[in-house]
Amino acid sequence: MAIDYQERIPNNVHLSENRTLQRALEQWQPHFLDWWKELGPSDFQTADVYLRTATSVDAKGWATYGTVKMPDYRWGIFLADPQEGRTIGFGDEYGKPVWQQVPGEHRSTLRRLIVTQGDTEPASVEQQRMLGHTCPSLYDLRNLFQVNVEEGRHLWAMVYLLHAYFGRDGREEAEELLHRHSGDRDHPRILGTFNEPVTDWLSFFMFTYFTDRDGKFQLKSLAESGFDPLARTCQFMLTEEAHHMFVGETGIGRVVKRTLEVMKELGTDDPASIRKAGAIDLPTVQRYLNFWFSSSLDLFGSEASSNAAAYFATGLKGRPDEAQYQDHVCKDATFDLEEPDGKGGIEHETIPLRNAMNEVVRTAYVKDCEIGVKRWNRIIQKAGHAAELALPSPHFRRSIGVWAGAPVDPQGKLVSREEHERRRAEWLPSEADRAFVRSLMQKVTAPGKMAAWIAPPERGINNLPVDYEYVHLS
Ligand code: BYC
Repeated sequence: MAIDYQERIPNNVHLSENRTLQRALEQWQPHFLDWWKELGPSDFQTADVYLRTATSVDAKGWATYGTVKMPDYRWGIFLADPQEGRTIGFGDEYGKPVWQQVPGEHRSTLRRLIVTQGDTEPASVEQQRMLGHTCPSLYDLRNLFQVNVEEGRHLWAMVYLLHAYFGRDGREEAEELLHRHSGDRDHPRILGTFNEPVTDWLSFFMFTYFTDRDGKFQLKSLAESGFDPLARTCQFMLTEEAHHMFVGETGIGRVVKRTLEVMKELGTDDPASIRKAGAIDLPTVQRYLNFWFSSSLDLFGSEASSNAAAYFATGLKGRPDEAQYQDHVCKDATFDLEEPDGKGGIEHETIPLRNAMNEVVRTAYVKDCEIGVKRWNRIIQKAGHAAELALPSPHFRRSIGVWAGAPVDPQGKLVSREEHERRRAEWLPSEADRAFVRSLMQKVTAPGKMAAWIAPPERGINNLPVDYEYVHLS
């Protein structure tokens, strides 16, 4: 029987008319499903989950809600509508028509960018696969699964590009995306953060706030690409990404809110007492924040990068919202780079702006991260407390770039290696912190009930009540 491609794989890429692409995807799909069953959410594959599915790119179709078993989710392929007459918006090719096919000279670089992007998507699903067992509520369990199936769809989006535009090497790369695994000693995921375990929900919320936000900025940069199919794919992916960051921002906000309630009940901000009462003290929240923010900063690459300069010059990867800048060519512009001088001080180096594009994007990211921190602090202030959460300095705990390995404190001050080591547990989650947070992670699945360490959300999904049975566990 003929497969109805629109039904099985919702798409706006004329899949039913493209035999070659159908064959490639038909070969890959069973491997994807095997991967999903083996390394996707552990258990819950037979549960009915209230999920949104993209069935078209228009306002009505991009978020169609219904109850689905996850393996039956319809992973679709969508590109934002084409813009007639679109031209390359930056670099040496500025103003020339965008490419509908891959230019031969950019083939391997573009493939590398798409593979790196694609690699993060299944990685995050693997990282989060055990969280269902310790969900704080059915509402949160549903959000986890929503994020997971959409990361699965984002993988499909990149695999579509590899299959449709890169021939045999593209198909091989698509297979490799299912063979590398998060944290695997021999075949790890490409980027550092995607090999970090996410085994508790505080980490999950930090990940969706900070790491998914890297996704936002990278997708925005690729949405500017001169390779139009990539740009249009990323534009559409960004619509889904917003919910992931919402899960992170509100998740952390709800943790903070619950902690403040406990502080009020007990009349103390003593971490040990708060922990005894089953909530997460704010210094621990800060340490988790320090960990995930610093790890996510590394995802932007080195401050001075010849790769980044080449991506920009050749029109492959721009800056988020490129239109906001006056100069789209940046040929002679320079950038003042702050770096350690190797003698315990800081020095400044002037580098070509094109080489500093990773830092330009990272700086925009840091500004965006501040928004949530301000909101969490407002919750704290409203409760009458002086405590504040803060982003650590972007130079703190870096593993990539000019600050890699530099002994910097969260305020950005270079300190001695001895002090840096000694104060580590003040700044980053210790084994004891992690064990405590893990001890709170108990599964709560009665509709509307919440674990004791997190406040309920203000509202449910898609105008449904908070106590709706978002996941029906069979
Ligand atoms: N860990 O010149 P450099 C998302 C590598 S997240 C390990 O410093 P470049 C999502 C780099 O790959 C968004 N390796 O940096 C979020 C390069 O290796 P090769 C993902 C790293 O190339 C949550 C070498 O170091 N998308 O969507 O300018 C859930 C020297 O590179 C790291 C993208 O990243 C690291 N942290 O920029 C789900 C977009 N950083 O190529 C999904 C595509 C750097 O020499 N990727 N390296 O072997 C890129 O645009 C660039 O590859 C990077 C690095 C921004 C990552």
